[in-house]
Amino acid sequence: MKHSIESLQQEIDRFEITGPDQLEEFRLRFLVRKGHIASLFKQLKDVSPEEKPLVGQLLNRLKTAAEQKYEDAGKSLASSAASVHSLKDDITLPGRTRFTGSEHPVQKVLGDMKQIFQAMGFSIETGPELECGTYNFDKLNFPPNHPARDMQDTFFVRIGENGEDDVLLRTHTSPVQIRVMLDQEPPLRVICPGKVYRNEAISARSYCVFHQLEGLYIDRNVSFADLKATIYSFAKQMFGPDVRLRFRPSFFPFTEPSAEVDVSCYLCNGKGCKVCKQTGWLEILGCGMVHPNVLKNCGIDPEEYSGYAFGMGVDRTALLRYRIDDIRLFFENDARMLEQFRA
Ligand code: 2U9
Repeated sequence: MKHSIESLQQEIDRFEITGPDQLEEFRLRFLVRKGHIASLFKQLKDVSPEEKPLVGQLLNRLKTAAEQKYEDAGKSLASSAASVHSLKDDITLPGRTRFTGSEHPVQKVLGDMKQIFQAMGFSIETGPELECGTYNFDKLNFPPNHPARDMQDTFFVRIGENGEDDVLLRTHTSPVQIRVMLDQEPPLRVICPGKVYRNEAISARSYCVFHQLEGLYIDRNVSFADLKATIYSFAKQMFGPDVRLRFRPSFFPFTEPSAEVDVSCYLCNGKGCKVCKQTGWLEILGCGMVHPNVLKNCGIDPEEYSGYAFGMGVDRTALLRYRIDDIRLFFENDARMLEQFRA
């Protein structure tokens, strides 16, 4: 009997299960009620009472080992079947692309503007959005009672024990140029892009936060002609080579003389349309020669140096370029809007 058990154990050990057919054959040969193991169990009754416990134990061990081999082989066949199945997939197919975000239209326009000015030799400077009133207004030659300082136009920030500190959310990026003039010696040629804040009524055309790009050039003998040439070059690169410009006299506390600049409407080519309100012109920026008081306030001698400055709103140009009719869409972070600007 012991001999039969041993030889059956060897037969089981040698049995190779390489596929589902052998697995089933293994089961039928060894594990079913009429299989080899069961038939040895039947012979147990003929074993002498002294030997029975040992032979029974050997048989039980044999049965457990066979069952274990069957179970293990089944599992490994199932897992290799899964990997064989995955190999059937066409791994040369392109992967599924997911929308992982895209550049915001305002940043696209800002990027184009920065590139144009950088190519002309302007370097980029940035500064804090929380500013001191001195840099945002006083040094820019705003008179103490100027309406722009008014509660309606400026977000003042309460800092200090009694909220007495002179802190606000900058209303333009001009304080960045003030910092540049205080920190660096002319010649200076910088652009200052960034977010600015105004406490205005919110509508489709104006929002409490928007983006500006301002520029400043200070050197000896800088003239209004230099300013015009720079603005012409910028406008042709930004809006197309056929664009026409119109300089209208204007007023800003920080520039003298000052001008507002219109480009011929690039949607109707100046013929008049809904976007340019039938005027044929779109206002794109303001500019002028830096006021001598501003230069003096920053330690630059207006007898020795002169300079020009300009400022433009980025969001408005983005609205026009992408024919979007509500500025609030730029700030709502609605993925359905941003998905329309995939690269
Ligand atoms: C310094 C000196 C002068 C920047 C300038 C404008 C004209 C201007 C507006 C355009 C549309 C603001 O975004 S907007 O609402 N800006 O018209 N900005 S000159 O002049 C400066 C800046 C800094 C030290």
